[in-house]
Amino acid sequence: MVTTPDALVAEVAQQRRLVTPIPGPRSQELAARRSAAVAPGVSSTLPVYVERGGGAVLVDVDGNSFIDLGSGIAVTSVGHALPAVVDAIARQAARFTHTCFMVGPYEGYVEVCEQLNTRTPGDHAKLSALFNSGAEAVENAVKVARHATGRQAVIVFDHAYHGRTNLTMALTAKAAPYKQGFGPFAPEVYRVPMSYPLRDPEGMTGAQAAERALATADKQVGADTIAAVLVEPIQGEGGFVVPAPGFLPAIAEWCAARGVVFIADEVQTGFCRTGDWFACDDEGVVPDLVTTAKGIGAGMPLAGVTGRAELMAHVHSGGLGGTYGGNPVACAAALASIETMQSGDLAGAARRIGAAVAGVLGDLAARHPGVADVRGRGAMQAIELVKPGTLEPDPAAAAAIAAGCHREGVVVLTCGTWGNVIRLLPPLVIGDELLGEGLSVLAATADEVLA
Ligand code: PLZ
Repeated sequence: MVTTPDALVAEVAQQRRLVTPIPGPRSQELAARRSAAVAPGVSSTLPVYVERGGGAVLVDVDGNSFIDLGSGIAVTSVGHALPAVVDAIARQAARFTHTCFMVGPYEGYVEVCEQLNTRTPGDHAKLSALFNSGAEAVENAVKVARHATGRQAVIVFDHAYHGRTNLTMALTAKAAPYKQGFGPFAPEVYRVPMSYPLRDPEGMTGAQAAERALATADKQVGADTIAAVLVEPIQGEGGFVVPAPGFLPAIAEWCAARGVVFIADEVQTGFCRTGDWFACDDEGVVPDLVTTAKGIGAGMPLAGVTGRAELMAHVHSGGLGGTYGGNPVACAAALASIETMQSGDLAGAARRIGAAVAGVLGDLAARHPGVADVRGRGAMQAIELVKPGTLEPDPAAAAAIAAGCHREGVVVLTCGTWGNVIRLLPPLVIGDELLGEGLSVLAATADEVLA
């Protein structure tokens, strides 16, 4: 028997409602239990413990309702507990939860790969493989690129984030907290400058920023030893850095001319988040390989590598895989999510959300010289905070604004190499009123902190 979740979900009113101080007593109890049971290396942003979610609202164990402008780091794009997704998960779980695709294959895996092959940029022949996490997808994209080119070097960028496994720690830029004390790191990873319009020399174009990066790669590594250039089309953890127009196309072109595999890490930007199916679509950039995760599966662990058929098919049978990769329940959740994105035009929703968010953030920037930049695309928007009149990062202001929002029942996240960026990643199904209310709380909190 599959119980329908509709009754539960309907209980989650789309409203902000605080019934205790934050954190409430039950959350405080859980925090105490946690500190005796959970390794402190795993940290949490919110001071409360979640009991349930619905749409764009999270309800904590004390009955407080939060407006979720973080989506579990860009994951629950279709909202929490979307009935279509819950139903797909329940139905699949009732049939079978696991066979291991490498033992007993099933249709859901094939169908997710078909969806990835169709929806990722470019209409060339593509193949996909499925994994469990963003980091695992990035690792496998590098494996494919190395195998197909017979080369080893990988070029990555300043401020990049690609994961926490050994290879992806090497690919990630920021030392604390991600890499500190965890070496030695994987070799043959080379870092070059990113296009970062706020901090680049004034007037530097995307093409010039690409030239700066690629000249370094050419001189210090040598194009004929480079397997891949790996880039987030809009950086996520590194600060929602949107490269100047022309940057990505120039990199794609440089790679194509030299037999270097161009890998777009769309783990955070993918699946309608930026107002297109993928962030690369904005400039018509066609990567050779694309990594996806997060938004694909409404929170079920699922990730993919999709790319040119000749690259993906280069790897011998048995060379890619994993016990859980492409889990059938996760695939069912992904197929229901993708169908919702398509039928509900969530890319269009992301663009509308982006306009509303950018409006409020732009007003904040006009009021406060400490807001140095408003940037992002679609439902992926941020402000970068600095000491007024300088470009010196102000992480304390970002932390104070985020904590203030959390106390007032609005989930916002920070990011950035210096921790001085407030980022907003609302579920793409959020209602206008709820979004407006969340943004007013953010604006009032920022007014207080930056006064
Ligand atoms: N690539 C572009 O954004 C994950 C990490 C949170 P996993 N970002 C959130 C944290 O502190 O661990 C991410 C990403 C990009 C890869 C990853 C890694 O994805 O699913 O966390 O492994």
